[in-house]
Amino acid sequence: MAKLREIQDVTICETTAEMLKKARDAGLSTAFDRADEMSACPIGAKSACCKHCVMGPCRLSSKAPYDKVGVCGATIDTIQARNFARMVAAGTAAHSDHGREMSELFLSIAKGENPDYQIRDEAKLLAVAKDLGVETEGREVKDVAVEVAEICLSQFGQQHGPLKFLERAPEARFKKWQELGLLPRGVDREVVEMMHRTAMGVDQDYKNLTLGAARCALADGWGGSMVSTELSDIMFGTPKPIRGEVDLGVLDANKVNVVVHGHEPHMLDMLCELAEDPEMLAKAKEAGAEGINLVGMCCSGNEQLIRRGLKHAGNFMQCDAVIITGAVDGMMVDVQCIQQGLVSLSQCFHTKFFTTNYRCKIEGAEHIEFHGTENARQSGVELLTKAIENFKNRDASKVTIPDTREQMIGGFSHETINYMLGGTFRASYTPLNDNIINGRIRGVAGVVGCTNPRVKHDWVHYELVKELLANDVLVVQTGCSAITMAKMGFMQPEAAAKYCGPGLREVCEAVGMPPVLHSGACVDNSRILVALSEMVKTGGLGDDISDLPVAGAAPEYMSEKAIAIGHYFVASGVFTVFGVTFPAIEGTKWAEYLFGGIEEDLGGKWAFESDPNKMAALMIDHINKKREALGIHKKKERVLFDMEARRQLEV
Ligand code: SF4
Ligand code: MSK
Repeated sequence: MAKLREIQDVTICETTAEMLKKARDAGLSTAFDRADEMSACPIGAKSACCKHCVMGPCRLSSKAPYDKVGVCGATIDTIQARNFARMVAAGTAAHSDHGREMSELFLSIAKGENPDYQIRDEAKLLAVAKDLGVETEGREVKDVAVEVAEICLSQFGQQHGPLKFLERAPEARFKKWQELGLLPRGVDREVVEMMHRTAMGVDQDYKNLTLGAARCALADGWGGSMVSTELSDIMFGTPKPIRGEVDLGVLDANKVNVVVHGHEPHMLDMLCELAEDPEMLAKAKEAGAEGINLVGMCCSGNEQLIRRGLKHAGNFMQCDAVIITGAVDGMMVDVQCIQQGLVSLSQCFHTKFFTTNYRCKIEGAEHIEFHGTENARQSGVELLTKAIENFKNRDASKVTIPDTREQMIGGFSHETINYMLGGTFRASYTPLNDNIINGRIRGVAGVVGCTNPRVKHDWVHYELVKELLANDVLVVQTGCSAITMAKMGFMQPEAAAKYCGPGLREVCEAVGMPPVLHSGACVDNSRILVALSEMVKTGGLGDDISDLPVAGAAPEYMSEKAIAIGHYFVASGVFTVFGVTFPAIEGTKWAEYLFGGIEEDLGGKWAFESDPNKMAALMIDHINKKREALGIHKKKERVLFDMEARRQLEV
């Protein structure tokens, strides 16, 4: 049996550490310990194998001279590019199937066929309608909504012509995509084509595959994901700055604890309504509880955290931990990032584990189907009632709720950043651009993505963001990474004085904003694409996204969705660094293209670095290079902050 890491080497999150110790003492299996017990396959980790046909599977060597080929003759470059492209296709499919679900839900609301939901943000509906070329003057809101819904749905099955939201990109970017033949058509078409091209005996040119994957990824970022974000804002409200609370301490010993984990926001939205419903509250009282404590987890939780200020229990690698508290009466999941091990773990406690989506059933879980378009309220009542009924089964001797939760402010949609920095009467990105040009803000970094048991949980995000802030880089976040930094107190305005360099600190203090902005779930990275496009259009920072002093990172990623996101950022012109490990072998032609040559084609490129300080250095160097190209680089050399310098900053 492999030796388990010491708990202090597994996570820097105190509540997770406490629960991991409890699990180890009780002999329970967690994903952290399973990661230690099963080392990653070295050939798979380097993407040096292929099982696209049964002449294989073929295992190639990850060592130079890289001349070994598969039975069919496929080279290491072809095999790696094909594997990568399939990851992009899978990630695109996941985000986009979610986007389709939101489109169908929205169509049912727009047509007046769904009394369980409503349009909460008409102003956003009209703004999106305008971007889609839908006439709004003199028309009923309902008619505009139906047309918007139909156009959004059509983006999935469209066979010809580019996706509508691509027109939001700067002109130069659009032209580049056009010249390279990378304008995605329908989302489904791009995913199908990628699966076809990566099948045995089809595309065997690593560059062609990688650029094909770029078109597929663009269909995610500027298609499926963007549709999802925009329609979710219209239905559930566009995020505005709002207070929230995060970490396992949001559980309540005296109430029915209901945890919702997954990605599609409509079930959680319905449960938010029901958790305040007098009839449901009466049921909870009858069951002996003081009330219902509904909390989010992972990404649907992120969406409701920044829309409603819903309490949030933690990120992906805290899903085991939340169950180990022994205080969860019902855990409801929908799709994506649901670890199968959660079901057997929940069986060690009284926790009832419910799958709710026909696309995601798990052996051993109770399945109660939830459809947004059909009896959503009724299904929500059924789910919540089951959790309430389970309250009586809670075993007090097994309950440990860590007394740790952190306050935060989230809700930084691109509309909010616009208003916040520009003011209500002159909403614009001009002040942000001005502060970048005058050097108070060195640049902007998107730090996003998952947590992963193969690295010290939360630590890579934390170290990276600290270093970026100290160097005056404003940080925008989504997904599980955002929860890490919220837990560490970086999403409070006071964090500016504690962690930022003098320029960024001055800007944050003037506006009263935290230096780390929570923009939503992993699907909401599309907000960052829109914000970058607005920065270009505002002027003074070049003609294309690739001219901006910005960079992206997913320091602890684990999901194929993260690869799709990374590739759509690269294809949109952003330098993007990933941590943990990367499915590529340094020195192969394909890796050299991905980490180098692709920049000539797309203006953005990939990098891999597992050390957070080196990762920050790569991003800051890139930002400096862009500042220099723009001629705004004066007096902004990178500062390396040692412990002493940081201590002085914190005074
Ligand atoms: Fe091997 Fe080629 Fe078949 Fe892949 S496609 S498994 S490399 S023979
Ligand atoms: S939940 S994709 S672990 S961000 Fe979106 Fe978190 Fe990554 Fe899942």
